[in-house]
Amino acid sequence: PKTIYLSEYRVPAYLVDSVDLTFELFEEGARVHSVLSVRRNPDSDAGPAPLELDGDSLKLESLALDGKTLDEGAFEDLGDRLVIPGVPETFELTVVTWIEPQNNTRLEGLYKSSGMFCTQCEAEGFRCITYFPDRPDVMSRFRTRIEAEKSAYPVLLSNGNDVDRGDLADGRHFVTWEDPFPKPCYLFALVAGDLVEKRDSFTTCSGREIDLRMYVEPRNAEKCDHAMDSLKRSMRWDEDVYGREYDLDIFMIVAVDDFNMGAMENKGLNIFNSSCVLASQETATDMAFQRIEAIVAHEYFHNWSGNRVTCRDWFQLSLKEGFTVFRDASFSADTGSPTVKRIEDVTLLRTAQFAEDAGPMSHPVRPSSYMEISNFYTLTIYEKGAEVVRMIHSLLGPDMFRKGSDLYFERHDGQAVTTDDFVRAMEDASGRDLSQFRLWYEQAGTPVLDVSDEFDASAGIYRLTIRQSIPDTPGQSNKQPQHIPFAMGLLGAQGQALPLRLRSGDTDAPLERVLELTDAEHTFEFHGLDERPVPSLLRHFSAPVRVSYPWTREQLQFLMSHDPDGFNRWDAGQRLAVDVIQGLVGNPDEDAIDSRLVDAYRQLISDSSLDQALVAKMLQLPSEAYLIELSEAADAPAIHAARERVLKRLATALRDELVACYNRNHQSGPYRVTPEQIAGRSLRNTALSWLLLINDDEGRELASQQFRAADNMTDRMGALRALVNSDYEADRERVLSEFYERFRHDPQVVEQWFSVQAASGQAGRLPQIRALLEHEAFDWKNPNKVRSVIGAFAGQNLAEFHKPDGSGYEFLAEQVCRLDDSNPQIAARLVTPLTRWRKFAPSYGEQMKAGLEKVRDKAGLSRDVYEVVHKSLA
Ligand code: B3K
Ligand code: ZN
Repeated sequence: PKTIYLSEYRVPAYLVDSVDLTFELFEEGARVHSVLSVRRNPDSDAGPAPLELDGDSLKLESLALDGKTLDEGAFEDLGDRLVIPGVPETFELTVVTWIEPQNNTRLEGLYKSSGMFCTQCEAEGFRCITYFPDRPDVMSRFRTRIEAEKSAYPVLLSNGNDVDRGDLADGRHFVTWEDPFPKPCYLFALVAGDLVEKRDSFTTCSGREIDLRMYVEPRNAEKCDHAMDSLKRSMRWDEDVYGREYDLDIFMIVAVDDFNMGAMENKGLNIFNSSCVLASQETATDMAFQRIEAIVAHEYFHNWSGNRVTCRDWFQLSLKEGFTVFRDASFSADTGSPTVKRIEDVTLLRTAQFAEDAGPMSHPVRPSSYMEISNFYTLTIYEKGAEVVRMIHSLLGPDMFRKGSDLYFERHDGQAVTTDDFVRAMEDASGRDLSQFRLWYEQAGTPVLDVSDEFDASAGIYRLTIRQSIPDTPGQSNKQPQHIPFAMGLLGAQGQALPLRLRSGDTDAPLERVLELTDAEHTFEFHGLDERPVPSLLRHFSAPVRVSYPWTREQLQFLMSHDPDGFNRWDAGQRLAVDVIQGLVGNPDEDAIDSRLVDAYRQLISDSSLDQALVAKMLQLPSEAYLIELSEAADAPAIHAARERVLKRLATALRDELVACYNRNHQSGPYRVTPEQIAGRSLRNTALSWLLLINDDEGRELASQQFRAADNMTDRMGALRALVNSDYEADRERVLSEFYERFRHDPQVVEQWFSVQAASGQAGRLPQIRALLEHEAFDWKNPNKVRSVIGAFAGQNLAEFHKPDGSGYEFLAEQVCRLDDSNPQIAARLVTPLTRWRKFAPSYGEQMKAGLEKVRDKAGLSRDVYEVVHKSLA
């Protein structure tokens, strides 16, 4: 496979002003007629170059230029490209292709999912439908006519407004859609199926009435309310916070079961993975409710950040993804608990994005090369990209940031632009110079801040020295210092926030500052202090960096209860727990744990005056994945064992408090997805899982009772998970089969049933995993099922996956090879855990590497998996 470079970007030689599509859908395939109005791009210096169109897995039926059929000699078919020489300056090109959606297992382009037709075009799926310049800087007006059998496909959808419909011969019918907004072909969508429609409406800030519609399979009709409500709140929020009004008269959401990722922001017709949009109290957990709200918002927000203003090329992907993740995170923060939302985002970033950035696939937020763009829908593009926008927000402040985003949307509406255009709009609106800041887009790797301090008691001066360095990453070394906003505060011995005087006699000094780091080393002096303060560093995680500072356990315990920044209170607890767990790794005879941790947790569990949402988060010990990320030469089973030992010690010491906490958080009244209720359920379920870890009979009784009586999935799943992970084998078998019998007809719940087993050290041993792959409900063609068994096993069941005999790695390599033939995108995602082989102790690493080599040697490897495997072995 060849590598594509950003430096080789050229403007398109031809533009397509409009596209007229007709789809004839049949059971044995689909015929696509496409009429393109093409003109030479005045901005291109390519001159009268041949026209080049992308294509993939297409059967060309005919090709005509200005109505005249082109025969074989008049063009060249290069397999992935069609080259037509000698075309005039403007012309009409008619292309007819035949495709087979029913055999499309890659789920790119047009395919079938549970009997319905649907599409996924981003990034390069449109070329699997017809020959076209498949690049985001070619923007066209689309008109789409869909023809299909009426009884099987009563609903026919595409982007924009429906302008015509009618019946045809042989029980067929058609609908024509017209999208007035020029768009790149990656935003094209089509759906045909037997779906029920749920309607609602939204009145925009200028008084326009928008028709909101959800289309789902009839059995899911009762699972739409939450998404619809989230949509309306997102629409209002984008008006209030960004001044962005919706632009079409209709907004549609469709749920499909077979989908490679979460959802897709096609213009006016968002398509969702069923698991990211359908919810009811009985079938979805609190986490799923929150995820759905965030994804609905994310896709909706793309209408401006992505669709109205799109990407010039795929190297600019974070332009729309980073910004849109930032927007959906702000929305979720405004809707629920901002501190908890921040904790969740940072947990993901530090656990998974930092790992990615330290691994073989590390790349900048704006990459400079790729082989397969699907591999670059990464945590770096999305999550680190969002952090970068967040830093601009904190450097500029909310008002200037809003001025910047207004300018960006106004200046670039209808254009395909770059991350640099985004930064320039922010600069122009605010007058700030972000030239050094741009390095965040160009340099890969997580910056490390080494912080040291000293207190000069006689002068009353506290000195904080911060050194930054950025590790080498593939293809990049000797990096320049970046511009880092570093929020901090200082605490006195009583826990009081101290004024931050950068000069002596500074009156009115603030209690929190955002220091701006631009050099490799800075020293800041804080004046007028009577005693050595405790520093609170990188508050609310103001930059995506690692901070190293020699905290004592006393200081951490102190910050846990006194830091005015809730995020840093949580972070101090995590650092304390990490320190305690790390002290036990590889130390199996060490039995006691630090009483400071026990005391801190006792206070958290017992003091109901604390913010319960924060407490619920603080009680979660750092995950095994995070502990692995923090270590060198990791030994996953040893880390798992140490963490378990700490959990069991805590549970034993706090047994009575846990029972009291469980009982105190009993909820009466109707189920609601509010921060308070979510916190209550989370606390209860944490208490339950800890009690079962120590084989507590009362806990077992409570779990069984909760499993039976629960009126919502969070509680039923909480009890199920606790029992599945316990030593009560008979209970485990019983609840698993009861659960399956109850929900076997609901694929979204069966996925959860699969993953609770696959992620469990008790129920997810390798033979059991293999049995799940043979289960009647397992389906190799459904990405959610694959993820819920194989992904959960390799990503969450770490002690099993990293079995010293290497059987877990061998298993994963085998499944990746199998999936590579049917769905390369999913295969390339699934192989990720093996790519981290250098992170692990050699006895593990070597075997992981052997797994990768096995995949590398598979015949006919896809470009997707090829890129990941070769870069990981390099
Ligand atoms: N833009 C899509 C992701 C498409 C992934 C293509 N491999 C969903 C989103 O980020 O909103
Ligand atoms: Zn997105």
